[in-house]
Amino acid sequence: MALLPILCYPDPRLQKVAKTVATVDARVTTLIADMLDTMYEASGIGLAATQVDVHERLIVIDVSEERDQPLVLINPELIWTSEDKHLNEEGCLSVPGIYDGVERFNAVHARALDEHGQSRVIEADGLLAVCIQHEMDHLMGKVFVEYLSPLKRGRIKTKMLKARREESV
Ligand code: K1U
Ligand code: ZN
Repeated sequence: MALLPILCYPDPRLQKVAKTVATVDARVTTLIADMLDTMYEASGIGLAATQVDVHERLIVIDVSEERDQPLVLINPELIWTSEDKHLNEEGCLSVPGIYDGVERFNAVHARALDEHGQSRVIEADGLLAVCIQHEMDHLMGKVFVEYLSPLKRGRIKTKMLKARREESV
């Protein structure tokens, strides 16, 4: 088991655009295991490789109550989105303690490779759909606070930088 450090907003590395995973090999298998350990330890429902400073298109998710249904999406693509959107309360392990509303598609279909390198289509609604969209944004270098007003985002940035300064003394 390895826990990976999670980058905190406004770290500029969270803005990097992730590259395609070329092969699902032993290195990727180890990264998946470490990301799942890190997500469960942090009590998150998802984690994108970007958040652990790996700029490759890989996300892990578990929205189950029992925390026993891990989902691995490698090179995910949205192949269908619902017409309707909904405002959902979101949080982010890279922006600890901040929760706010973001509009997302109610339902999405995503094509991705699983942990064995097999192509799969995931049909998602509810929290899973929200989480897939949130994590795919991370792979594009976008953090959910970028949907908020400049005023709110500025306040969050100041709060995060202050918390970081206080941690280092
Ligand atoms: O990407 C991340 O930082 C993980 C993030 C995923 C997420 C949560 C909520 C909506 C969309 C995406 C989290 O897991 S934040 C912590 C959390 O467990 C949580 C927060 C709000 C609602 C449900 C769960
Ligand atoms: Zn996040």
